[in-house]
Amino acid sequence: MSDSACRSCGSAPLDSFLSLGETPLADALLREEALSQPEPRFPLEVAFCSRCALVQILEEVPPQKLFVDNYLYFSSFSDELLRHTRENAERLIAERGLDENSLVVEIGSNDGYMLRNFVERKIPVLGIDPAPDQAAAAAEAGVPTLTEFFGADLARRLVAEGRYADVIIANNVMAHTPELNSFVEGISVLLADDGVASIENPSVRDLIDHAEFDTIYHEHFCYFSCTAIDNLVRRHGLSLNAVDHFPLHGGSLRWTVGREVDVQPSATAQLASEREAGLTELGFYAEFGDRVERIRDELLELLRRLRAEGNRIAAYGAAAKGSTLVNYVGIDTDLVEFVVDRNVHKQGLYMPGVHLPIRDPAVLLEEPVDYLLLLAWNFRDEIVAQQEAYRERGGRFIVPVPRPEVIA
Ligand code: DWN
Repeated sequence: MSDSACRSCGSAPLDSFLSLGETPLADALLREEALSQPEPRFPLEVAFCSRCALVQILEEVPPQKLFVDNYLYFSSFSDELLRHTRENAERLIAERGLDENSLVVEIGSNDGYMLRNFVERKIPVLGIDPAPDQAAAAAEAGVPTLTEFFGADLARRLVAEGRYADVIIANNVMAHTPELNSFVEGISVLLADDGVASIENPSVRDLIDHAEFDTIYHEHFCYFSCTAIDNLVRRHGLSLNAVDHFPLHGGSLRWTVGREVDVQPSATAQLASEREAGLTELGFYAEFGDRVERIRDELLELLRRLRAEGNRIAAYGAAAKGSTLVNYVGIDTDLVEFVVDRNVHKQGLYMPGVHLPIRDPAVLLEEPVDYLLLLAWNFRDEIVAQQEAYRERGGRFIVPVPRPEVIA
C-alpha cells in the first residue's frame, strides 16, 4: 500500500505491485568527465489505483529535470515511427477535412516529426514542447513551437488569443506529465467544439502481457489502459469515442477523444475486454514482479554464459528503456562492452548508472562482436534488417523481453 494519491482520481491508498529499485534517470546520459561524479537515483515503484484503474509510479521527478536539462530524445531517428506518424497525419487530414483554415496542435511535438506532415499540406500547425533543442529542430522543419509544458493555463492563454484546435495530437506525451488532470483539462479547453484529440500511448496491457518492464522509468508517470483513460477524460467533459491498437513501442493504443459523445464499437469492445481480462483489478498486476525477477535472472545467466564461452557482446539502442534494463539487471562493461545508437546526440556519451559507452553503429563493421543485446527491441524488425552485414558475418541478437531469446 502507498499513501500517495492517484494522479487521475486523487484516491488513496494505491496498491504498489512492482519495485525496480533506485535507478538513475533513464535519459540522463553522461559525458566522460561526469563519470566519476555521483549520479542521482530515485525509487522506481509502480502502483495501481483500484478506483480508476490507473497504473502509475509513485516517485515524482521534476519534469524540468527530465525533459529540459539536456534531453536527448529525437523522434526522427526511427523510420518505422516516421512511417506510422505520416499514416496517422494523412488519416486525420482526410477524416477531418483539414485545410488552410484549420489548426492542428501537437503536445510533445519534439523535432516536428509529426507536424511537418501537415506543414507540407499547408495546414496551420502549432507545436508545444519544453525541450529547447527539439523545438529548435522543429522550427527548422517549419513547425512553429512553443517551448513550454502543456496544461490548462497554456490552453486558456491560447484560446484567449482566439486559437482553438480542430485536432490536438498527443502521442507518447500524456504519460509524461505529473499534472494529468491539468493536461486533460487543457485539451478540453483548447479543443474546438467539433474538434478531436488523437492520443497515443503504450498499452499497460501489452506491458504486462509481454513483460515490457523496461518501459517503466521516471519519464513515464502513468501507464494507461482504456478504462483509466475513459475515467480520466469523462472528468473533463470529454468522451472516449474510438480506440485503435497497433504494435508500435511494444503495443500502443490510440484513443480518439471529443466533446461530442460518439462512442464507437472499438471503444466499447476494448473496455469490455479489459474488464473481462481483469485490468480493472489488482490481481492482473500482482504477479508481475515475480515474472520480472525471473527475466532478470535468466538474462544475467545468459550473458554470463556467453561471456564465459569467450563471446564479445555489445548492445543496440541507447534507449531510455535500455537504461532501466541495464541498471535493473546489472549489466555493466564486464558483460556488454558498448552500446551503438544512430542518434548522433547520444554518441560519445555513456548510459547512466552502468556507464556503457555509446558509439556509432558503423563500429559494428570493424568490431568482431558476436552478440548484440537489443535494448531497442521495439524496433527489432527495422534494426535487424538494417544490420544485414553484421548478421551475414554470423552476428546474432539477444532480445531481452518477453523472455531472453537469441535470434540470428
Ligand atoms: O516515451 C518515450 C518513447 C516513445 O521514446 C520517451 N519518453 C523516450 C523514448 O523512449 P526510448 O528512448 O526507449 O525510445 P526509442 O525510440 O525506443 O529508443 C530507440 C533508440 O534506438 C533511440 O536512441 C534511437 C535508436 N535507434 C537506432 O540507433 N537505430 C533506433 C532505430 C530505429 C535505429 O535503427
